[in-house]
Amino acid sequence: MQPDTHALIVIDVQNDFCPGGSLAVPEGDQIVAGINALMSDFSAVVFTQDWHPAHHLSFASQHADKDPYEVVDMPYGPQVLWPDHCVQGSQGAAFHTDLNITAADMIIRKGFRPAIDSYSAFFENDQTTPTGLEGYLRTRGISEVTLVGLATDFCVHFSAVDSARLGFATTVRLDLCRAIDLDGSLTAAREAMTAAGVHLT
Ligand code: VGL
Ligand code: ZN
Repeated sequence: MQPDTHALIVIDVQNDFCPGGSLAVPEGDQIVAGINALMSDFSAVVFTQDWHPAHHLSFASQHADKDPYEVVDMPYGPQVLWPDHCVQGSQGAAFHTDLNITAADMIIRKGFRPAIDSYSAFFENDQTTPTGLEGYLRTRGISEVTLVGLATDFCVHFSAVDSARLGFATTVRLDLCRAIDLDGSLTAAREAMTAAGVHLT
């Protein structure tokens, strides 16, 4: 059993990121059993849930003449455009049915502001709007965080870098993550996480 000061954060294990979903991550469903098993080692378990309004500006469908995976400039910087995914209340936004959601103490929803995407569990993509997760962890006395989930190179990556930057001792269990891998994004993510002091196992 891990100490009470160590939290497990399960990032975006949702139907749209699993095979058959609208933004399917290859093998995204293959981490579910391992995550369920790992949760019983932790007394603090937090889930995140990507939770977009139907007209979210990270969707290519909201931009004239743009296709999914093109990059546009948003006021906060470059933004990859995605297929519509994780629309609030949809089946695609629901957690994978085999995920043991009973074990979650806290579910952080992110990406609900129409004009800002939110990869990180801590801050939206403007890197200043907080999700509230930092306050939750600190008020529970958490000092150490392990991250698992989807996708390694986007939401896990940005969550891990922010976690380390905020001073949490941070580990990513790469065996319990899967990547989208767009134009070298997985390699870049590993490098950025290592540079931020994240422990990759
Ligand atoms: C994610 C792209 C768009 C993720 C979320 O969970 O990694 N990626 N929204
Ligand atoms: Zn999203």
